[in-house]
Amino acid sequence: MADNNSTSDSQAKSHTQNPDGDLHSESDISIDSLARKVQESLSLAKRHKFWETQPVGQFKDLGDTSLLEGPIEAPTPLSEVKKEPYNLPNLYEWITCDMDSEEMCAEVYNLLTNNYVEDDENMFRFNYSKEFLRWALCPPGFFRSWHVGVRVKSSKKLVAFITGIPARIRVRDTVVIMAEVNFLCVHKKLRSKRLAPVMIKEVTRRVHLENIWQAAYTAGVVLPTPVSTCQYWHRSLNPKKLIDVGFSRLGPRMTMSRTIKLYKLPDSTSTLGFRKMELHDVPAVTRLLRNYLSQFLVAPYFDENDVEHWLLPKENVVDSYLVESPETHEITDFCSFYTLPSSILGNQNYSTLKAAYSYYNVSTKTPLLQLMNDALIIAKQKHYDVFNALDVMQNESFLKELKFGPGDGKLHYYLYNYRINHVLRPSELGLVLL
Ligand code: MYA
Repeated sequence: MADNNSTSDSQAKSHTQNPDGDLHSESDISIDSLARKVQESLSLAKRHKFWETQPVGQFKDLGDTSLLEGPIEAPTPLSEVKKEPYNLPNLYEWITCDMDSEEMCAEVYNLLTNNYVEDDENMFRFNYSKEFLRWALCPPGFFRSWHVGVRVKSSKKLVAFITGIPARIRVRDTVVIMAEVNFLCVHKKLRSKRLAPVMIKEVTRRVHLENIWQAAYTAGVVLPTPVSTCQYWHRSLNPKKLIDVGFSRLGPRMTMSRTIKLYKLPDSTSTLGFRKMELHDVPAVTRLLRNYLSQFLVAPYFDENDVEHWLLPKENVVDSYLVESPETHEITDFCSFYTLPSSILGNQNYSTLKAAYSYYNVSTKTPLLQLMNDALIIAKQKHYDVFNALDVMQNESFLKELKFGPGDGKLHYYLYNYRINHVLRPSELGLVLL
C-alpha cells in the first residue's frame, strides 16, 4: 500500500492529476486515437503564445538531433539590453524587493502564503517561511534587482512576484552561469490577464543586465519544453495525520493501527559517526559533493561559499548530517533535507503539514539506503509529518524499500536559452531547486 497511499502530489509545483491516465488497454490504441493524439500535440504546440517567442526548446524540435547542444541564442551586446522596465498596466508599478527588510519580507511571505502553489484539489498550499525565503533568495553573489515585485500604485499592495538567483550549473563538461528562477506568483484576483509573461520578461531583462543569458527553473505545468520530468515520492512519518487531512488514504485491507506500525521508525539513527554538519566541515563536504555530483549530466557546481550557504544547517530551513569515520575522521557520507510546510486548507483540526524535502545526499561508504533511513529517523524525531523526495540522482535506489509512495503529479525541469538534445532521465539530473 505504501506505493499507492498518496492522494496529493503534495506541492510538487505540479499538480497534473490522474494516476490512472496511462491505463489504456491495447485495443484503445486505434488509428483514431493515434490521430487524435497527433492533433492534440500539434494544437498543444500552438497554444503557447508567449513561450513560442522565447529561446527555449520548442515542441516541434523534439527529437531533431541536427540541433546543436548549448545556447539557443548568442548574447546581445549589453548596450542593446533594454534599460527601462517593461510596461505594466497603468494601475501597477514595479518594485525591487529588499528581503533584508522585515516589512518587505513579510509582504512577500503573505503574498505567497495566500497565492502560491496549490495541489490539484486545492487542499494544500506551499507555506515557505520568511527565514526560508531569505535563505533561498540571498545566496552568495545574489542580485537584489532580481527580486521583482509588482504593486498596486494606489494601495501599495504587493500583487505579483518573481525571483532569480545566480548559480553555476554544469551541463555535461560546461559550467554555465545561470539564473535560477522561482517564486513566480500572481495574486489570485489577477490571474489569466497575461501578467506572468511580463514578469518573466522583466526578470529576464534584469538577468541580462548582469550579462547572464541562461536560466534553470521547474514547474508543475508543461511548457515548451522540459529537459526532464520527475516525480515526487512521499514517505509518511505521521500517517494518522496525513490520512486525517486527506494527504494519504488508508490502503485496502489496512487499519489505522497497521498503517502506523508499517511506518514506524527506530528511535535513533544506526550509522556510527552520523552527526550534524558543522562550519568546519564545509571544505570536506564541498569535496565530497563536487565529486559525487560530477556523475550527473546537469548539476550545480558548488564552491565552499555555496556549500556554506546551502548546506550548513539552519533551523527550520535546512538540515544536514554527515558520517565521520570514527577511526580516520574522514567525512564519507552526507545527507540533507529542507523544510517546506504547507498550509492545510479548510481542515478543522490541522492548519499545517510539516514536510521535509530531500536535498543533496552523498554516499561513498554508508549505503544510501541506510543513510536515508537515518535521515527519516531524524525527520521523525523533529516531528515532520512527511518526507518527500524526487526521483532524481540515485534516489530511485531507496524510494520503494524505504516505503516512499509515488505522488500523482510531475515536476518538469526547464532550461532557458540552452538546448540539450535528448530528454534527460531523472537519474541524470543532479539538481534540486527549492
Ligand atoms: S513555478 C511556480 C509557479 N507559480 C504558481 O504556480 C503559483 C500559483 N499560480 C500563479 O501565481 C499563476 O497561475 C502564474 C501564472 C503566475 C503561475 N512558469 O499571466 P497569465 C505561462 C512559466 O495569463 P496566470 C516557478 O516559480 C502560460 O503557459 N510560465 O497566467 C518557476 C502562459 O504562456 P503561454 C507559466 O495563471 C517560474 C502564460 O504564462 C507558468 O495568471 C519560471 C499565461 O500568463 C509557470 N509556472 O499566471 C518562469 N504558469 O501562452 C520562467 C503559466 O505561452 C522563467 N505560465 O502558454 C524563465 C527564465 C527567465 C530568466 C531568463 C534569464 C536569461
